[in-house]
Amino acid sequence: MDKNYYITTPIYYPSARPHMGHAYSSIVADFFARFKRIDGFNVHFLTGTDEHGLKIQRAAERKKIDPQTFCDEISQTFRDLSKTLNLSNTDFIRTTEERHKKTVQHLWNELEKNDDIYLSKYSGWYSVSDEAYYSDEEISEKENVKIAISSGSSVEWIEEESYFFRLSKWQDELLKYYEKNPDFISPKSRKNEVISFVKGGLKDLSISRKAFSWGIKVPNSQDHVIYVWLDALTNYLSALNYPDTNDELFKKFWPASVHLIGKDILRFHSVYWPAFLMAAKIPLPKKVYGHGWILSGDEKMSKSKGNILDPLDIIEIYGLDPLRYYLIKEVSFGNDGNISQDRLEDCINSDLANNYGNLCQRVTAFAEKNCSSLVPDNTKFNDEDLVMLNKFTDNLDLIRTEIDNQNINYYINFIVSALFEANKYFNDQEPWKKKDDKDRLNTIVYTSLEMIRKISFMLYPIIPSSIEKALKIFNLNIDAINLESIAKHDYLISGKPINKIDILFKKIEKKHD
Ligand code: ME8
Repeated sequence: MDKNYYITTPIYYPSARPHMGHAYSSIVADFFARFKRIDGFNVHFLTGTDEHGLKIQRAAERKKIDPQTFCDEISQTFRDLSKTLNLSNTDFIRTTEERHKKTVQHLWNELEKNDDIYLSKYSGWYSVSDEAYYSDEEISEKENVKIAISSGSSVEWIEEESYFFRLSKWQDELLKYYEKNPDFISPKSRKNEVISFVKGGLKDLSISRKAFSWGIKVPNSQDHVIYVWLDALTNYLSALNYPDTNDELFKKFWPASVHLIGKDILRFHSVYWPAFLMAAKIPLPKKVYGHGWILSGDEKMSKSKGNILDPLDIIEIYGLDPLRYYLIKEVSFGNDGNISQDRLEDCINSDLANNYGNLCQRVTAFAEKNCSSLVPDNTKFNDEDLVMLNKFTDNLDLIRTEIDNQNINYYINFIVSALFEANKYFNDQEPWKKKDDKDRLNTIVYTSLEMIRKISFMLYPIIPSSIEKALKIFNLNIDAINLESIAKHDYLISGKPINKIDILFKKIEKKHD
């Protein structure tokens, strides 16, 4: 079985500081990366910044600094955010790095060698904000300004000599590929829009610009730079040292398991990227998953709309793990979602502080008094104990399958219901009334501790640093976490010490009620 897993986030434009949408993509990718690691996979997790193109050049001009200095500064804020979000990325790529330039120019040469590139003239609409070309049918007008219908961003007319990629040549191959690989474009709800776009007829794609210079030079050309999307998409390969196909990273991790992206850039990843790869005879990624947007009001958050929510503000008020938990739980994955302070506070109070934190406190306090702070013996599990414990054993394979289908909601609902049941079990079993039946008391405490352990292991990919603290109960560190062990009922060793821990999540006094 293929035990390697390669997950990528989009590489972000450092045209402005990171916002909640960027944090969302990264946190979700980190969740998958951590899940796969605890399931025994070698994980390569890539994120980074997309630094070329007119959008960046203009942003730098506005600040009156050269684009490289501008990118150095803002790229660093994305790198810092990765740390702040506790991402477990194994690489951070910048498209201004030499390793990336080499790969992009190599890919260009491959496309040219295979007769997929020709020189002609482009005239049409271009959105600098989206770094995308649009046809007449994709344009409308708002307050005398031409805009792209799909994104609402303004477009400008350009006419210049340009190299073209023979995208039209790949139309049928792409359609065949989508059919043969039904999960390639996910979620399913977004697949049809891509398929109808391709069926509508693909035009050759302009892949170089002449009007500005901030980009990777077209090989053997004085005055063309490579279109920023051909440049950017290639980051997924340059991070694996392509074209060195004998490189360990490339051998282990290509093709990528999943490119996780926002739905706004699905076309680039599910049409252009596979076509470039087919043309260069490189295997295609296994999946492209386009998640929904974090909205501010009803609108997508973006710099140009001025409605940005800063993840750092939320983290400062509530801490990181509550934000991670909220984004995973409250946004139905694949659909758009909102940040509501009120619901975030509910998550903290009810799920994290009450259902999880309080369970840990209650059970360990009880074990301190009644089991001398040691993991007790489990003399004999009865049916009620086994219903609890088997919930994990019976669903382990389903959990894996659902995660491979990016069904985060299944995963979190499973945890929430396990937490509910574990609390109910401890209440219903009333171990405080079993003081003259020591065997039964011990077994209830043992079962409850096992439940805490199993739930904690599963919560780890969502709230890793809180789980690191919680595992001190058992003197375990995070390296001990492995998914397979949630199927075991006797992981905890009787006689080992149990520690009381500080409060994991403080309840918030709600001001919004
Ligand atoms: O498009 N809600 O970079 P970008 C959820 N450089 N996710 C959001 C979001 C929102 N409101 N806003 C942004 C680019 N995102 C290119 C990508 S990849 C080879 C090149 C997330 O800085 C989402 O994942 O505009 C989206 O696809 C990505 O940030 C775009 O970031």
